Amino acid sequence: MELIGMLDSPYVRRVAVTLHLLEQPFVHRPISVFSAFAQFQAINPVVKAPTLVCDDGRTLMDSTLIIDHVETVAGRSLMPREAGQRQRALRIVGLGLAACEKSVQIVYERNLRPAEKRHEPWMARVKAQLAAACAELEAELAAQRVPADASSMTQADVTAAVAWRFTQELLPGEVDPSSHPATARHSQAAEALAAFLAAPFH
Ligand SMILES: N[C@@H](CCC(=O)N[C@@H](CS)C(=O)NCC(=O)O)C(=O)O
Repeated sequence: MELIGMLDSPYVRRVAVTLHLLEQPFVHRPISVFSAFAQFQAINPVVKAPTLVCDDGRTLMDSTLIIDHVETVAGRSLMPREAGQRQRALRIVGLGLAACEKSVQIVYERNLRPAEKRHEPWMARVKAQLAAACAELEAELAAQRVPADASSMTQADVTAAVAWRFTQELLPGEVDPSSHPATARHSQAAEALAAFLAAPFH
């Protein structure tokens, strides 16, 4: 399997961390959807990161769908099976992905749209949605112990940690760590794990 995309993408990173946690061998090709558009396009004409090139050459995209495939190949999943735990994990994954999406929208507005074409009410709406996602995430994580080791990591833990790091790195000052102590602590613990160190944010 080949994972295509940069690790400064939270979507690429959650797939990479998942692959490490599930001990699935893969080659990482850090190709940018922006600076290496044509190279990416030659692999996946849709130019979406992450892209997974499967062993049979078929390409998959969208982190959640790629993780579905990886877990099928691995024969195990980072999602809890028990209904209550799974529901909670699904909620945390959804909040983490929403935080990523809103952060990405802010970054694209700032970096890609010319200043004179920016629409401030849209920016304000997206920032409020990011703040809401992070507040909800904090409430969930405050009630959950921080996983002490890789064997107890769920997809909720992975996605929450990846989302927090991404938002802090790309939008410093936007979401205050002192107001989100459980999420910041969770991120710090996760980032120390081998699976995260093997897929460093950069
Ligand atoms: N829902 C998708 C989002 C992936 C996504 O938007 N990736 C960004 C990079 S962070 C991308 O491909 N951007 C290029 C584009 O959308 O044109 C996932 O979970 O993989």
